[in-house]
Amino acid sequence: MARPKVTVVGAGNVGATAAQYIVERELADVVVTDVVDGLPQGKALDLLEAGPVHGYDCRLVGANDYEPTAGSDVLVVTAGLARKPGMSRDDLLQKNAEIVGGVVTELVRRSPEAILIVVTNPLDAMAQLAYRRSGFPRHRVLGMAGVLDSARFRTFIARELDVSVENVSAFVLGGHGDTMVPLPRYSTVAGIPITELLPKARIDALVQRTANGGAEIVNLLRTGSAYYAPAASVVEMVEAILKDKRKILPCAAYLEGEYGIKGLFVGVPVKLGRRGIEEILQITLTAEESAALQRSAAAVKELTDKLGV
Ligand code: TXD
Repeated sequence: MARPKVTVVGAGNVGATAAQYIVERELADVVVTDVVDGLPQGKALDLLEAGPVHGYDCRLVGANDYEPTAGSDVLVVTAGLARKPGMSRDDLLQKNAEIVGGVVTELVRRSPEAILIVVTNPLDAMAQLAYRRSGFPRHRVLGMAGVLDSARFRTFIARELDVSVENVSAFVLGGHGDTMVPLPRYSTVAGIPITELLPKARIDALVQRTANGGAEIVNLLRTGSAYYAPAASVVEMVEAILKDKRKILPCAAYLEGEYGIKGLFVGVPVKLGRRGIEEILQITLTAEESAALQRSAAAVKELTDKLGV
């Protein structure tokens, strides 16, 4: 049986690191594309040459055109500009919309059955643009944000309690970043809600740090933004799809009435498998949580309205 094929558009920090994690786990052959001449070719060849040392046989190809992407099972879009210090996600909106729109048109023409994962910021709006542009059914278009936000939240919870990250699961809803809605009562350590283990003030501080997680890294790096944890998060989604794991992960998905939201990409728990979104899980929210989710959706809608998507 042929190895699955994943295309990663954008050979920058997130794209190249995602390609690395995919081949290190032997999940798929990878095509990396970018507009910069030589960049995707160089990184793909370099990663291919790490194969003998790591022991992977996956093929890697870099290209500036889309022909090699044909017949991909999963398409990951990281192309765009990264956030610079002091630059809001919204500043990126118009520029990245042009890039993502163009990329998606090229990709879907050659891989009409693929599952599309959008990474480019502002995430939820770019996912919506990609969904409209692709013409794909909604179960085949996802945005990556919640896995990253919850990985950050899990990290901070584990450090706070000095327990293994493997014991910690976290639940986040809503848009990426500032309007993210973490749900502490569904965030657990070995099954115990963190509300039983930490005082409210500490939980609030961890939530705040999580919502600010992207900016915290940007401020440290000064040039560029986070990519190890984002790439790892993308690859968890890719793996869930290719291995048909039916893993419940928080992803940006197009809602058609779920959580009282219609016609918008918002982060919700989804069951991810070979068809893409197998199911959107709905849980009962408190009035406060529900209000926070509606605020988050309104922030996404502001951007999608600006883009007219
Ligand atoms: O949680 C999340 N969703 C995110 C999102 C977490 C981290 C990064 N997030 C966003 O992903 C970030 O704000 C950016 O919008 C993207 C990519 O971040 P990355 O850190 O990888 O940016 P780089 O290193 O600048 O890489 C972007 C690459 C770069 O090599 C460009 O030349 C390329 O994208 N690029 C293109 N490739 C193909 N086609 C076109 N049109 C194109 N334009 C730029």
